[in-house]
Amino acid sequence: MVGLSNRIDELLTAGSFISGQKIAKEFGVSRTAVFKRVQQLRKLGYCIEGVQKKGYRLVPRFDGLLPLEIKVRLKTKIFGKEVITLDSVDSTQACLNKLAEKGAPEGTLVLALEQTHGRGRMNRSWSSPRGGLWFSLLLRPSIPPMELHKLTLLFGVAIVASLKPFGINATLKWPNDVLVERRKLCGILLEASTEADRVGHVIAGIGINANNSFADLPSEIRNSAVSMRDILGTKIDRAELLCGILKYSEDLYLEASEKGFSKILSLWRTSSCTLGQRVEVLLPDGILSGLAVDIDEDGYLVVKYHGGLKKIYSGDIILL
Ligand code: BT5
Repeated sequence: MVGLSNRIDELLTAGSFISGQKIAKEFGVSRTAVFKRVQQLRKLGYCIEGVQKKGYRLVPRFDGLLPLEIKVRLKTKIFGKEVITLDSVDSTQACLNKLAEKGAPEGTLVLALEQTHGRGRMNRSWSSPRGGLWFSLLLRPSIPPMELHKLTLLFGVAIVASLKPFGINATLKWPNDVLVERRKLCGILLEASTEADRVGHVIAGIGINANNSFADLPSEIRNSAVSMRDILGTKIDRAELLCGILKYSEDLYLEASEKGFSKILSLWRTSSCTLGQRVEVLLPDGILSGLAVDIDEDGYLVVKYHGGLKKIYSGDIILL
């Protein structure tokens, strides 16, 4: 029955009307069985149009984030082919990690309307109230562990490009922030399982303040955060944004796995608000002040300071 439901769902999400009779005939089931599935989907919250002599069609609701509403709009080959939408979860990273360990395929996506323990890097927390776009994507890349951090740059580039059609000009702060006028709109978290010198799986976590407002965030980060709604003064269709990010990032990912990361690095440089800026770098042995001059071919930040050039491999920087 699950297999049958999936196949019916696929036909309903094809975009055009499909007659109940045709579906029934194709799968050798009764029209009542098809109608039952349509009713089940409606109960789950889907809007399914039924028009006499034409048949059924799934119509994605504005800002609807149910799996089939996302799939209807998706133009990817791998990313988001399997979507799990949760109402509330501790962290989509933790949830997807469990699925990855059970062998979930590359491109599996877990999205939550709210996270109760969203996480950032280095055990920091990520505030994830309703209205935001919080999701994790499973990758099984064939790149050496040393190149993994470049995937963060890849998603940064894809997110900036996907925000443009919404009229938002965002910039990239090394290594993982997407900013608008120096306030954080989005954070990217890459978590990988590595064995010896090979990468097992990677979970790319992306958190975007979309339809929430900076005012919904804890007071200590309110002044450094911003949302799309704050900027545009209106709510956006998160499914459209998500599908844009998935398409851009998949294209870059496929290109990188064939030709390497050069193009991504140069796109990153173009969208950066880091390069050419005076920065402070928090190092284990103190603070380094200097000028961010480049990211090199390995994706590391190059800072010019009074002692020469220093490569920064990871950590945090402050834009002065
Ligand atoms: C990040 O860490 O920026 C990575 C954020 C990744 C979140 C996604 S949501 C889906 C997936 N599931 C998860 O559990 N996580 C991922 P980092 O660079 O360490 O920045 C964390 C810092 O950003 C915090 O210490 C706060 O200062 C700030 N912050 C927390 N929530 C924020 C928000 N909603 N908007 C802007 N800034 C925030």
